[in-house]
Amino acid sequence: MVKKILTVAGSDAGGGAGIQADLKTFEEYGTFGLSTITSILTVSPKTKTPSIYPIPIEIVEKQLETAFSGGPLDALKIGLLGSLPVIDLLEASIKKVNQSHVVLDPVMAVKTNKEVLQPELVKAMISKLIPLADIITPNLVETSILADMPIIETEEDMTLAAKKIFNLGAKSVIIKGGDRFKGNSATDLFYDGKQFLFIHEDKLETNTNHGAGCSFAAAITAGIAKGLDMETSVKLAKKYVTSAIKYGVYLNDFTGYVWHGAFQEATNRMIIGDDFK
Ligand code: PXL
Repeated sequence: MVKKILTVAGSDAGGGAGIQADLKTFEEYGTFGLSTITSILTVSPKTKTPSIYPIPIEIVEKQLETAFSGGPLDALKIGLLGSLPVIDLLEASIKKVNQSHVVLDPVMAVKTNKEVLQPELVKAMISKLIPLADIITPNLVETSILADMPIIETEEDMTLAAKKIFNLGAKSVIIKGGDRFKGNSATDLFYDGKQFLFIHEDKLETNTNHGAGCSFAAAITAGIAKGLDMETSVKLAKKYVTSAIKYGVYLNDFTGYVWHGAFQEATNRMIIGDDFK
């Protein structure tokens, strides 16, 4: 049976991050994606700055009712939420249907805009959603905020931050050091209360990394929906996203997106043979 996964997140008009990253990634993993859109994110070609347009809460609620109309799904990924009512609604929905396999991507900073999430939203996410999460996937900026550590530069800093975030109540944590981590390696750290596992890949000579964080978290979600254990799921997700960054695509001269089809060589699919034409 095809596994069904819901993403609750923002829609990225550019197609590389948010809902789009998630649905494309779910498809790459051979799973069926559903979506609840919390907001729409656009980027002005003139100023290169993003704008976020929230979806009215009643419509977020109707989307969640649609998604959960057959009961809990095989996994749930949470991304950009943007408001306290959405956080409350999602918490209640998860509890109502008893949804498990929850991946929380605590989106606070989109690459071009560091002020997405206000302190009261961070507090609500910590108290209401982190305890429901099987894994939380902060990038370095989000890690600094959640661990209350202004500087995270070394593997020791990362280890301490992972412990602190784990102690907020998630069952496991992966810190997405990625390209922002100092040095030559794009380093992430997984911690599940038992082992610290550093995952390294060489940094790539490319800027096509917009959407990488979302896609990585989506890949972890699809992995666990398909029955992989968390550690295996994280390791495979790292391979998937590294490939997506390496073969990324430019939308314009200032935004390069990851290409979700890279790992499975999707450009070779649906080749139309002459016999069909
Ligand atoms: O990468 C964080 C992120 C999350 N959600 C949406 C986004 C982005 C980055 O652009 O657009 C909708």
